[in-house]
Amino acid sequence: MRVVSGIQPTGKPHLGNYLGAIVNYVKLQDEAHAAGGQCFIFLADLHAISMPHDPAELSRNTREMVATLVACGVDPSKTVLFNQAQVPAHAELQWLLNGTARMGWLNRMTQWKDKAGKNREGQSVALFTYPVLQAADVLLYQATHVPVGDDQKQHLELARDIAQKFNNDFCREDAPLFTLPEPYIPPAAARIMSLRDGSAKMSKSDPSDLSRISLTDDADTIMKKIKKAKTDPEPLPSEEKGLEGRAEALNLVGIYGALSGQTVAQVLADHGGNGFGAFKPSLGELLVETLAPINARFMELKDDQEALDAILARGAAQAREQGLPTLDAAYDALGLVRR
Ligand code: AQP
Repeated sequence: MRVVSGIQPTGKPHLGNYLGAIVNYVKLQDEAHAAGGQCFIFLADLHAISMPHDPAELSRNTREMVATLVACGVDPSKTVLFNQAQVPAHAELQWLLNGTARMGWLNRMTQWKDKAGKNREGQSVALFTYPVLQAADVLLYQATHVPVGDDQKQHLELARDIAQKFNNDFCREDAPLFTLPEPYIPPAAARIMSLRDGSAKMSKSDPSDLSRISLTDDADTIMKKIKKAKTDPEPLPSEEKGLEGRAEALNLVGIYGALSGQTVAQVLADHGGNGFGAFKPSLGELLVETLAPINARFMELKDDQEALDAILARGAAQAREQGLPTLDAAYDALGLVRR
């Protein structure tokens, strides 16, 4: 069991990152550890430069992201925790895979279409090719399980296509180089939506801070954001069918269910008939209860720059060593002479 996943240090991680991905990093880290497998979680700082960014902010966010992940339960003694920029093999393998990936495949990526919008010509080359870097990120460590939110499913399918084509084109049938990775997507909460717009996913880069719950928000901020969350005037229905066409209501009920370990049907069985005036405070309290210990631990860790840098340095050394055999084998398979 080899668990590999990454998160961009592009801002403060939010509830969507937590429920869609980080909770599963911790779950799979523990499963892998118990089964004698391995877990690699990286900060995708190389991905972060695909969009306009402020260099000082990127390095600050990178350290804050380490503190947040550790506060959420990612344990550097069980997980190889590092940032891509300290492991050049990620960028090297991406270049090797660029020969296998196809323009048509990348053109079909919905994240590219969404993020580029109408201005494709004005986007960075990195924004177009970063799904190939994502493929390199997981294939380098022969990932078997990749915990991600629903929005990354298509990129993981691309990683499988690239791996399959590379294996077919350059490896003997009985000795494929790359393991085909499987996505590990949570059954509930795979896509948490913005608190201001039930049709847009909760995102670090949304200009409105009211659109997301950050994992480091304090209790007052959480209660305020939930109170201001967009809803409709109807009370909650007693059955799931009654949430059809009510994206904002469905999102809040889904968040409640993911936090309390209940299905949407169970949440509605308890809260059906209540208006949002009653439901929102219950949801706010549940969020505060879940996030308060994370927030407290984050506050303890965030200013100890030396300790955070040491975690990244140790993780990077392990990652460089673990990725080397696959990188070497990829160079060899392509006939590149290096010695
Ligand atoms: N809203 C979401 N619901 C469920 N899962 C989500 N993830 C992100 N948003 C949601 C999952 O979190 C992991 C890390 O994501 P990322 O930071 O690397 O990139 P992203 O998907 O682009 O996240 P953001 O917040 O939208 O970042 P920006 O605004 O910088 O682009 C991934 O597993 C992702 O699926």
